[in-house]
Amino acid sequence: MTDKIAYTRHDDIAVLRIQNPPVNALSQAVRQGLWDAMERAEADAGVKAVVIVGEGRAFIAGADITEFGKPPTEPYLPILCNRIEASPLLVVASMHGVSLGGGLEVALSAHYRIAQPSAKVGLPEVNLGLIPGAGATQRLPRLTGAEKALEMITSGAPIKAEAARDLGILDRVAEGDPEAVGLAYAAELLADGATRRPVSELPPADAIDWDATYDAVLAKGRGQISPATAVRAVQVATELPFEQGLQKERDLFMELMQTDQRQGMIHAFFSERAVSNLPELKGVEPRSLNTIGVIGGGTMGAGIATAALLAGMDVVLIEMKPEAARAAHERISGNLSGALKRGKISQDKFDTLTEKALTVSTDYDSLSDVDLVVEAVFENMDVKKEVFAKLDSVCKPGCVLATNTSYLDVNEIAAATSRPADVIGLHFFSPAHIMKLLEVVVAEKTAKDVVATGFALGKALGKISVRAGVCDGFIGNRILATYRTAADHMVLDGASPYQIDKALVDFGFAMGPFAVADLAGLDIGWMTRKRKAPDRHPDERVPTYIDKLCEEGHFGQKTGEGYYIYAAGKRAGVPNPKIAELIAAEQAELGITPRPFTDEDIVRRYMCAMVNEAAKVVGEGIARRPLDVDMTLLFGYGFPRYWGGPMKWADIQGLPSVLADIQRYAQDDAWFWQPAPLLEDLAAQGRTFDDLNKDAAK
Ligand code: 3H9
Repeated sequence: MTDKIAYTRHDDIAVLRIQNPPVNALSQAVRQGLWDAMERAEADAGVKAVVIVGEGRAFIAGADITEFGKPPTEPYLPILCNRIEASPLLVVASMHGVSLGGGLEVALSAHYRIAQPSAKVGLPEVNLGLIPGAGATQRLPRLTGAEKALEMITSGAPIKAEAARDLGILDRVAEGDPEAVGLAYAAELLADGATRRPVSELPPADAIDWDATYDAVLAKGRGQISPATAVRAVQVATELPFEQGLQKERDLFMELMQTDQRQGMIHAFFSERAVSNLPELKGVEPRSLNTIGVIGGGTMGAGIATAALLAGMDVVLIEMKPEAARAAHERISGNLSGALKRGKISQDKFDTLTEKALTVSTDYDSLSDVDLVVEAVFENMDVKKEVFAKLDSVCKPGCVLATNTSYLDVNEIAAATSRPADVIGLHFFSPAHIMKLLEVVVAEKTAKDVVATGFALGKALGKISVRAGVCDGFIGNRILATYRTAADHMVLDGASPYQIDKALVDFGFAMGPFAVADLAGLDIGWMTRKRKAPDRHPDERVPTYIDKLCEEGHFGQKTGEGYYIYAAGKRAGVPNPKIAELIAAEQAELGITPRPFTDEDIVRRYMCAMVNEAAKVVGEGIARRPLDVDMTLLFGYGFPRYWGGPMKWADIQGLPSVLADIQRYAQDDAWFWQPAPLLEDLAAQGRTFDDLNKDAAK
């Protein structure tokens, strides 16, 4: 027996304790250990029942994800589950913390299940591009019915113990030490003369409208295939005998294991955890973060304040005038009442946050005691410098001075203070209390513990924090500017904005670039084009047709007209007929004969532009690792999670083929399509972006 399972005997009951920190993942050694321990219990004279428990913070978090993609090793989990279920002994699972994926599947193979009130159970395999592969698609519907089983499997969301008991997944919920609770339950079952109760022997669930369910799940997944595949797996549970159903589940699981989506989603899982884990910050203590200052109470400032309040911090918000201060207070209260309505906070909490934890003031001196201040004022260097000079004079020594700028030079802002080591960029995404991404922008002189404090703030606010260096647009907006430009070029050359939006939504983006532009406000791009005009390279192609719409005062959703026309109160628009006219006029002026683009062509150009700029961002050290870019795009720009991020997408395509396409596009526009040196190097060496992630982890 491996040391992953501790075997103890308590009268006629054997306890199998899984010890595989941190979360008892079902590695080969755990599976082997459980197998051997079952054999031992069955051979142990007088043992009548087995209790399976987990050590540490969880029962079992599932299969060991690090083993995926490698050749499977025996004993396979489905066989182990069958072996547990077939045991002549009475098998009880006593669960605490999470029981996820294969963890719940082990529990479903037990004959009885008891859990702590705080326990959660779930089947999150779809989030890894998979379906449950050790019997859950066959056993769960026998307990809950097909519809409820599908809800759990296709959403991947865990449910609480009491809900699981109500669905028939758990037999009992009881508080106490999991081993003691499990032992008492097993003893009670034995005393009552309870018999083995294999779930596989229960009658199959009733059928539902499978095709309609499949279509609905496929549409909801926006191109993600695993949830829809789960529908077919559950369908067979109602149509075939258990053994055959299990085989079908296995076949579907193995098919998904070979997909790009599985690779992308597992890359996302590990990158999400690695992204805030910076070797340079090991052992560096962050500064304290009890009270946060926010300068500016517009949408961004109010969102940042809301996020900090929800994380339990006191907030001092500064506005210029009393009316603006009142409006900021209302904006924050509005955000918090959203949290109140969704049941995230109680009325009491709402009152405390709005009345005690939040101070809104027009006096910078109110910031004298804050630990960190985030400036969220107008994007103008002179205004920012003025604000930072004031902060320098009022904030206590050691206070972290952060700017929320989305593209301005943080070094220049830092130089406006006498303490550049305390200055950092914290680039939030709007609405800041909802969007998950935080770019932590490290300037030349930023002190290490200030960087650590930026990451600590991100963690406290529940954000995915990414380290970025200083350049125009940092990681995300710099790459966005490039792939947006690629889309603009395609429009000039003949693709319609609507075809482009649709092709990219079909690829998996939450929205296409032109719908996003309407949402963000067309005035932002207009201002950026004006700002960049003086330094523009003569070979740069910049469409100006949309500026004409801006000149007429149409800025997208907020004015009701942009690329699309929006009826009052509607978020989705219909194509604006003026756009085609404006494009045609510009094409005529430039002597361009429009040509057709296939959807595939559109996606490829857009993605190649994104990857090429991203490779420059990594090559220049603005992002330290390709995974930093991947997480930025995933959490800030609606990039489809199942591709893992643009760098992972490029790895999956093969870097030589991505480079070859960039070189081909460069024949028409050499200035825009200059290949990134890093991409050329990696392609020449036969290496991938993920190799760089691995190098960085060493
Ligand atoms: C499955 O079960 C398939 C079966 O149906 C069929 C098979 C045939 N494996 O997230 P944390 C690591 S698919 C390996 O920071 P938390 C994680 O990487 C699986 N490692 O903590 C991290 O490592 P590090 C279905 C795992 O408290 C450390 O544990 N299960 C696994 O915020 C701590 O994790 C899932 O999809 C794993 N399964 O959250 C569950 N799980 O410290 C995935 C975690 O080196 N896991 N690690 O960075 C989770 O959702 C969360 O990790 C969990 C803990 C809720 C468990």
